[in-house]
This record gives sequence, structure tokens and C-alpha cells, in this order.
Amino acid sequence: MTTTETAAGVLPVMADVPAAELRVAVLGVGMMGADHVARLHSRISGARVVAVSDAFAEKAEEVAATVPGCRVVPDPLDAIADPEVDAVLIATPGQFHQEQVLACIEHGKPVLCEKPLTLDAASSLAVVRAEDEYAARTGRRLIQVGFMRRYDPEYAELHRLITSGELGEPLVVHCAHRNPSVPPHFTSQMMITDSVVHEVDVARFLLDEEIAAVTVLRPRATRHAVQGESDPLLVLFEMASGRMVDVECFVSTGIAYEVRTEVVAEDGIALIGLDTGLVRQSGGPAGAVRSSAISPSFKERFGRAYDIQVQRWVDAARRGEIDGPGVWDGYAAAAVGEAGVEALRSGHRTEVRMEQR
Ligand code: ISE
Repeated sequence: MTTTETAAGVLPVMADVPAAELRVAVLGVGMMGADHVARLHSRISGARVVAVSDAFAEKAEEVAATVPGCRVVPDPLDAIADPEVDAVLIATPGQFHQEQVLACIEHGKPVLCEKPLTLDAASSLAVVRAEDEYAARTGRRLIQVGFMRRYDPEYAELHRLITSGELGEPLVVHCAHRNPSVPPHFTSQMMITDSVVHEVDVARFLLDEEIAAVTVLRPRATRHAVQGESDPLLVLFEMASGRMVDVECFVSTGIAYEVRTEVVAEDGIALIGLDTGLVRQSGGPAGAVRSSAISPSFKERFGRAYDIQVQRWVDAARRGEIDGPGVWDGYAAAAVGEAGVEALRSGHRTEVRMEQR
């Protein structure tokens, strides 16, 4: 580990990352964390999972046993401080992210942090400030935030098309975010903070500007909605320049996982997310049909995006860089999420309160 001397004393800068392989600790091995361990072990080059940590010891043991040489480190802060860990993937529940990300900065370790960066805008801003201070001292950024859609080949192509100017000026973006079902604890507020948060990042990524205000409407609820909750929701983002993005978020469709984005621009329209794959034709008593399968969940729909995201994070960490959304994007998502929750509660258009970059 390298250190620098500052007024605050001797502080660590980024760990000396070995040219050979990045030794990764995965914190939190629930659904997403376990998926990342499997991905790092079988599909990602240049990295090795050397430690896992989870509040459920049995789960940690079970996942560690899938990777030769992987240890269980019960306390996540010990895993972060471990000199044999070069980088950290955080997939713990959101309430632990702030402490863990700040500890990674303190130890100079690169991080891939699943969303949310932290639970609210004020704590995300504190992380922005801490990483800024680290960057001013070392010239390096450490934290990448897991907004994986930016790595999805379709979103990447749409982004290239918009930035090429071929479509002309984008005016309106229509988004649909549909889940087949959600667990019984999933509230309308979580539809904003857990689901629509991806459209927040997509809107900022595609249009390259901040969201200025949010309005949330509650259409008639499906009878399949979680008891007492509004589902679907219609969410409207007003971008800083006056462009608008609408999102239909419907998390109990009973069908499959669908994420669609359509950009309406001055000189053309572009649509992604049809998820068609193989199209099959068959006959039957009701007549001939043309059909194709739809991804059952986000793990399949965005599987490739997750792989590309983690590979690019590993490659960048080995170069001492990040390659994707960072702390500012995490902070913006938290600030828009707060405005969205307020708009849901009040039924009124709510302005996003954010610091200037
Ligand atoms: C989940 O947490 C995700 O991040 C998925 O991408 C999203 O589609 C889903 O609605 C969320 O619950």
C-alpha cells in the first residue's frame, strides 16, 4: 500500500494493484452478490474472488465454497481493510453502503457499488465530497456505481445514435418498466427508489443533463397490486432544458420483465427493449400465431450488461481508473428519488434539490 502525507496525517492512496489479477472481496452475497461472485469466477478475466462477507454466515460459507481459495470474512470492514484484497464489490443492503464506501476510500480501494450509492441525497453528497478529496490528493477516482443499463448493448447503441446527432434534437423519451411481480413488502415508494431509479439514470445518460422536476400520477391500480399500494405509476421527469421523459412503472403485470425506451427526436425516432430474440410461428385451433419469449427477470434481460459492467470495472481498476457512472450519478439518483417520493406523497410537481456540480 502506498501512502501520502497530508495535514491530516499519513493517508493511504490506491492499493498497489497487481498487474496479474485483481483480488476482489464481495460484500453481501444475496441474490445480486451471489450472481456477481459466479460472474467473477466464471466469465470475467483479470480478477479473482478472494473473500466474501454476509450477515448470514451460512450463506457466506455456501457461496465461498463455490470458488477455490475464497475465504469468509465475517465483518465487511475487515474485508475492506484486508491487505490481500485489492478491490471491493458492494452488494449489501443499501443502508450499509455509506459506511462501506467511505471505508473503501479510506483504504484507497476501488469499488463497484450496487445501487443505491447511499440511502439519501445528503449522505450521497458526503460520499461525493470524500471521493473528491481523495481525487484531489491522488488524481484518481475510486467508486463506480452499478447502473448496469449503461453497458447494455441496446442502450449503448441508442446513446451512440443520439450523440452522433443523426436523430436530431431529442424532445421526449417514453419509458416502460414492467416486472412480472414483486414481493409483498414492495411499496409504491420502492417503485420509485428501486425501479424507476434506473430510468432516472437512463434519462440523465441519454440526454446528458440533470432532471429538474418530478411529477407522479397514480392511475387506477391493478387488482394484483401489493395490498394498499398504487401500481402502476406514471412518472414524469422535466429535464433542465425542458425536454421530458415519461415512465410507466408497472411491477405486477403477471407477464414477464420488460424495459422499453423510445426516444422521439426532431429528425427521427428510435426504440429499444423489444426483447424479441427468436420469433416462432405455429398453427393451432385458434389460428396461426407468431411468438417469441420475453425475459422472465432483470437477471436475464440485463445479464450481458452485468457481465460487461463488471469486466470494464475490473479492467479499469487494474489501470487505477473507473469506467462508468460514478458518485455524482449516485448522488443525482438519490436527489431525484427524494423528489419522486415527495411527488408520490403530495401528488404535486416537485423540484429536484441538488448542488451544482
Ligand atoms: C430491482 O431492484 C432492480 O434493480 C431491477 O433492475 C428493477 O427492474 C426492479 O424493478 C427492481 O426491483
